[in-house]
Amino acid sequence: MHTTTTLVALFSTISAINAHAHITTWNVGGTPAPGFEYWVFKNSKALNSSWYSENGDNGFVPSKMINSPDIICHKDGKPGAKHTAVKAGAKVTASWSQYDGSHKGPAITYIAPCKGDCSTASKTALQWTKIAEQGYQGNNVWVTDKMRAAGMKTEFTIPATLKAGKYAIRHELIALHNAQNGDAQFYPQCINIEVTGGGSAVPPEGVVGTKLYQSKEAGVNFNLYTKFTSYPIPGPKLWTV
Ligand SMILES: *[C@@H]1O[C@H](CO)[C@@H](O)[C@H](O)[C@H]1NC(C)=O
Ligand SMILES: [Cu+2]
Repeated sequence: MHTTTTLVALFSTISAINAHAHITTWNVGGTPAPGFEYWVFKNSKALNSSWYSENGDNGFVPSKMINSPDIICHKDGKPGAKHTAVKAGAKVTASWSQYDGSHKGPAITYIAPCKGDCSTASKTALQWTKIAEQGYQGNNVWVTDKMRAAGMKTEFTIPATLKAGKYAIRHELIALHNAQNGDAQFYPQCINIEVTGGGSAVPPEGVVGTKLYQSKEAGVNFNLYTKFTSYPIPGPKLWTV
């Protein structure tokens, strides 16, 4: 009896961990870039364009850390050392390790000009502008359901008229299955890009990562289990270039 209980507890811990997610690979306008996988790369001195983070449990940033630096680019995030080059207007695809069916919520993308090399950027100073957002699609379908149907891929587009330069990208899923208790789960993942081509569009002044969200805002403190017809995507306003 005791052993069974322990085993059940153990298995449910494992599946809870497995249900979480991280980005395994990016496809940045046709160029593949490895995601940062803590288990594989924690001792690596050679970071690529993906940001380092100490996401050793494959977990999430909890709502209670919503105004802490961990919300910026995951737990103890540090800038990637390189930049993946991409043409303005290109599509970026992120492949996630998995995302359990219980995990429903939005996919949101921000961009921050690094004003120089992103590898030396101060993460708390980066100002993020929202360039893409998808959430509830109606008929009981979320963007995260579409993601599962598409082989765990999410995507967004680099604005076609964006000014060339070096930018950090913050792409994020938010899981709402416990959000009614104030426990939304944030899965932010970051990568440095160098945009070529483009135009003269400069992102309007963004918001520092620690001020993107408030724990009481409607899209964070949301109840999936009541009747609703729409979902207010949290964070600052979308920049439509
Ligand atoms: C960086 O990229 C190289 C080449 O794809 C790869 O072998 C290496 O494991 C990557 N390192 C990290 C930290 O992602
Ligand atoms: Cu999870």
